[in-house]
Amino acid sequence: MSNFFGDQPVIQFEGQNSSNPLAFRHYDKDEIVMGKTMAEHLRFAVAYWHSFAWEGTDPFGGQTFDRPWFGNDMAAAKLKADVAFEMFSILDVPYFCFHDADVRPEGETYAQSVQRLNALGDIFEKKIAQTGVKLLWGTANLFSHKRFMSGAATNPDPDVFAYAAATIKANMDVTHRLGGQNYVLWGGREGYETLLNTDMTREFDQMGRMLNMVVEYKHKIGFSGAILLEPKPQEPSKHQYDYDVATVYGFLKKYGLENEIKVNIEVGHAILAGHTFEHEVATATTHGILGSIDMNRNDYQSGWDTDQFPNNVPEVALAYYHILKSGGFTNGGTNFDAKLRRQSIDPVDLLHAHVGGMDTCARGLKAAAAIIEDGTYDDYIEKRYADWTGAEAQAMLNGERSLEQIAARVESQNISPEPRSGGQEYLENLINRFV
Ligand code: XUL
Ligand code: CO
Repeated sequence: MSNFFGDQPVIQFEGQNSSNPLAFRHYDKDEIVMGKTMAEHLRFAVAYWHSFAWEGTDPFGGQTFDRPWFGNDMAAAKLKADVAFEMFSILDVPYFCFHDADVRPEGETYAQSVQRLNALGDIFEKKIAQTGVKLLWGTANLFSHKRFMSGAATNPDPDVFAYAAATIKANMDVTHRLGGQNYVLWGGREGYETLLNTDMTREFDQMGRMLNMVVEYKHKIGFSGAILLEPKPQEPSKHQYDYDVATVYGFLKKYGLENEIKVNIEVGHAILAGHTFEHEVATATTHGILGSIDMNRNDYQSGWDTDQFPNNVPEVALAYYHILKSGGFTNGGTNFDAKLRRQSIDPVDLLHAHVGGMDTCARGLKAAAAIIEDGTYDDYIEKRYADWTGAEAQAMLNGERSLEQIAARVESQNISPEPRSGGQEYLENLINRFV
C-alpha cells in the first residue's frame, strides 16, 4: 500500500459543528434518508482521470502537478493504482470509474494496449477484493489519441470505426470482469469541426450501428450493468451529436435503443448546452432514461468545461429532488467528474475537494428529501394539474375526443378559461426553506 497522503486516517462524519476540514459535516453514510442510507442513495465514485491522470495542464501551460506515478510504464501504472485505492479508502467512497487510457500506458499495438489493460484489470480485481471499493463504470477513451481526431464511430475511415469497436469490446470485457455497474460511452469526437467536410447522415448511421453492436455484445456476455451515453454539446468538437438529453433520446428512438441505453448526465455539460442540471435530470426521468450522474460545477462565465468540484447546494438539491422522485439510482451513482484547480498542487487538496463535494451532495440530498417529506411543494404541483383528473379532461387525453368534438363542446358550453397564477415567486420562497 502506498502512503501518498501521509498516514491520513479514514475521514469521519463529525457533524455540523466540526471545524475539522478533513471531516464530513453533512455526509453521514449510515444516516437514513427516506428509507435508505445516504451511502445507498448517493453511491459516490471517484474519477480516475481527473484525480490521477491529469497533470494540471491548460491550453497555455504545462504540467503543474508533481506526482510520483507520472510516467509511461507499467511500474508507474501500478503505483498510480496503489495511490488511487489509498485515496478511495481514506474517503470511504464505495465506487470508482476509469477510462482505459487513465490506468494503462498506451501500447505499441492494439494487442499490447489490451494486454496492459487486462494486467491492470488483474490488479484492480485484487484491490476490489481487499478494499470493498467497487467499479461504478468503465469506459474507453476514444478521443485523446490522434487516430480518433476525426471521430471514433463517426470517422470517415472504417479502420478507425473497427479500432474503436475493438477498443470498446476490450473495455466492456474488463468492466464486466470487475463487476462494473455500468458501461459509459462519451463521444467527445463524435461530431464535427466543420460541416463542410461532414456527411451527417452517414455519421449518424455509423454511430447507430456501433451502439447496437455494444448492446448485442452486452447481452452476449451477460453484462447486467447499464449502457450509458453521456450528453455534451461541444468541446472538444465544435459540435457533438449527443448534444443534450433530449437529443440523445431522439437518437436512441431512431436506432431502436431507447429501452437499452440510458444517460449519464454531467452538471457542466448541462450548463454548456444552455440548460440547468435539473432540466437535464428531469428530461431523463420524463423519458425513463436516467442512468447515472457526473457531479461537478461549471463556471457560468467561462464558456468551457471547467469541471470544478460542486459547492452549489441549491443546484444539487433540485437535481436530487428529481432523482428521488423517480425512485433514486438503481445501477447509477454520483461520480465526481471534477478536477482540482491547477494551482492546487498538494496531495491534501485532493482530499479537501472530495470531502467538500461529498458534503455538498449530502446537503442537497437531505434538502431534496425534506422537500418531498414536507409535501407542500408536491401538493402544489398536484393541484396545478388537478383538473386533468376530470372525466372530460381524461377523455380528451386518452383519445376519446376529436378536435371537432372538443370545438363543439367549447362552443356549446361557452368555455372561456380564466388565467391562473404560475406562483413562481411563492415556489422559489418555498424551496428556499429547505436548501
Ligand atoms: C468529458 C467527460 C468525460 C466522460 C467520460 O467532458 O465528462 O470524462 O465523463 O469519458
Ligand atoms: Co463526464
